[in-house]
Amino acid sequence: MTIQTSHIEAHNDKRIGEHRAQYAFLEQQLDKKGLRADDIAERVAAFQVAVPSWALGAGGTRFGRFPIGGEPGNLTQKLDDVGLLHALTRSAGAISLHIPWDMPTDPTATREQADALGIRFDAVNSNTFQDQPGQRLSYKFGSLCNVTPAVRQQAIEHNLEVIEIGRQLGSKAITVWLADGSSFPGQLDFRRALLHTQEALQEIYRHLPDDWRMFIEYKPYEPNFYSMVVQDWGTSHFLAQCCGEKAFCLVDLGHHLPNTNIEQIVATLLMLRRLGGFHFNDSKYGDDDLTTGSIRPYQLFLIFNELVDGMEANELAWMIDASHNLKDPLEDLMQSLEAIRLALAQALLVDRDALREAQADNDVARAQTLLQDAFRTDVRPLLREARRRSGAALEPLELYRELNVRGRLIAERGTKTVATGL
Ligand code: PSV
Ligand code: MN
Repeated sequence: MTIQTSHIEAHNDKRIGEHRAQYAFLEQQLDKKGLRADDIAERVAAFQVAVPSWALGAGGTRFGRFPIGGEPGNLTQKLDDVGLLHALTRSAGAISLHIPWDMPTDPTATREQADALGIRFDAVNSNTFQDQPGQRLSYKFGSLCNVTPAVRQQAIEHNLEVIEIGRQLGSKAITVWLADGSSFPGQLDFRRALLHTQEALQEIYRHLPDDWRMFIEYKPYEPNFYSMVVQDWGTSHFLAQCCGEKAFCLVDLGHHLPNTNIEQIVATLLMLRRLGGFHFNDSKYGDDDLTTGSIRPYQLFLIFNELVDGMEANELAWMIDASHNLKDPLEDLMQSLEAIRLALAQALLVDRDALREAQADNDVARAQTLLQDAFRTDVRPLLREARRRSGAALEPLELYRELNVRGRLIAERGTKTVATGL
């Protein structure tokens, strides 16, 4: 299944009149505030987010998994699915691979396929949180933190292999997320575990190609419940500093305890020049991996409000990390892509000079109003305009349904295929 330019044109032709009227109205409103809608639309159009290769099929919980049909059964089909998303939205121009879930059998062919679809390879992810068939030593009691040197060495070598695979595909970064930790007091020597992790990450870092970056992802709990070795941004920052200037912290929005002020963490990491990238998702309780912006869109806006100040100076990797248990993954991903761009567009509306003035005057009510004015502006016409300019559908989700994409994928691939991932 491919999306043809004619599909997009026919879809857009039907909606263009209404879109132009809505965009003109917003243009006037923004003009009064000294903002040029076209400039914002351009910035939004340029903003691309990587799709995780592990989130293109139905995810599951420990209580069950409900297949959706037409799931991509291999990497080629996964790339095709990202190609569909990108053709519809022109906002998903990258894929993030998880190894070995998505081990390319022919990297040259994989690269050529991605090139043809206009997709580049974002950070590659290593996996030392599961044992693979035929694996010599187990990660049951940790990988880089393990008490047994041979296990640590095996995990280091896996990361080096992932870098090599990424190099062949044109990736420029590796994300290391460690499930290492303990579930019971006394199980782990905290200091030794952290030291082992530090030394192992330094060893991986030593093999990082010059033009690569390493992202260290933190998480407060799960799968270990008493302690995680890389539990928070401070530990991630410490480890990044120990490695060197190509190592950065990765913020997964779901990896915080309830009510954590994530936007403040973002601002701090930007200030320290150690923010490397994001895993976007949303949550009510923890690492729920829900659609970005579905539960707390205001928080997402506040995060972007911090980001727009430092985005240009810091090269950041934007990725989604979600799990789709109820909705069609492609529809869900389109909703996430939309939510991310909405938050960006709203953040670009904030009158930053006025905000600084209000802060200098300790004018709390004015500062809040400035933020909320931007957040409450309906910027959807800006996103449509960004899509129109880049050749995407004005309403990607509607076109997806009009074309019965899922039905066609089921016809092509069947109902029984299972995508790799969690
Ligand atoms: C862990 O919860 C995580 O957020 C890491 O990024 C993993 O690589 C990914 O999820 C796996 O689904
Ligand atoms: Mn993540």
